[in-house]
Amino acid sequence: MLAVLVDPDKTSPADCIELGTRATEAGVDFFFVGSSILTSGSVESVVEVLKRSTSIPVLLFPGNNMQVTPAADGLLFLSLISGRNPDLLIGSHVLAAPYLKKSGLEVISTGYMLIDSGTPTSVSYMSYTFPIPHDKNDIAVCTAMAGEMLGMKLIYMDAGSGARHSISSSMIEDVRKSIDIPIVIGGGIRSAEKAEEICRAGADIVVIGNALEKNPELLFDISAAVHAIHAN
Ligand code: 1GP
Repeated sequence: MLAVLVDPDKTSPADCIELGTRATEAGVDFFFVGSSILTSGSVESVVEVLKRSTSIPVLLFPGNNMQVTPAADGLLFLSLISGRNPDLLIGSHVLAAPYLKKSGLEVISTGYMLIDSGTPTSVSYMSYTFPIPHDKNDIAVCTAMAGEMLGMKLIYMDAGSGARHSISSSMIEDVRKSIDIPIVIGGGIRSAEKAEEICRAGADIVVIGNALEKNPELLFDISAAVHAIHAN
């Protein structure tokens, strides 16, 4: 499946009307909304416009506790299991729990793993954590297995937005062989060929953000490539 990541600092509510139409035509499966840091954008406004313009499910992908709105369909409740920052493993979750309980949002427990992409990313800086080295498949496998054993429903492996290198197929294959829960892969995916390679390696959901901000038409090629795999 294909998820489009919408960063409210880069995509305005007005842009979301056109994005919603294009994503519906292309057969996008999910919108993820969020960012490591926001300066001017509004998660709430972006989610509201996407919800009005499409029937594609909108899931929050929050960089922090301020990026939560009940207008979305659900929330990736991210525990940053590749890092050792207690606030992002459990602390923020404790603070958010009573609000989320009342919000009506579907809360999806997600083991979030940062993988090194060859350059420092906003998310590693903002989270005070080191990513898992690009070629240390064994560490990625053990981390994902631990996440599954802790009861997480999803593993999201992220090279970070605008990553120089996306996550290697060999790491995705090794993690795929080791866990049964769905795997989300994002960061630095800029072509239909790369998206297809990542799906064939074992990703259940591919996330595209930056590349679409530069070339919106890419959405059709990437979606066709991702969905053709299921049809084969
Ligand atoms: C980042 O996985 C997402 O958290 C998407 O990355 O913006 O590089 O596509 P890109």
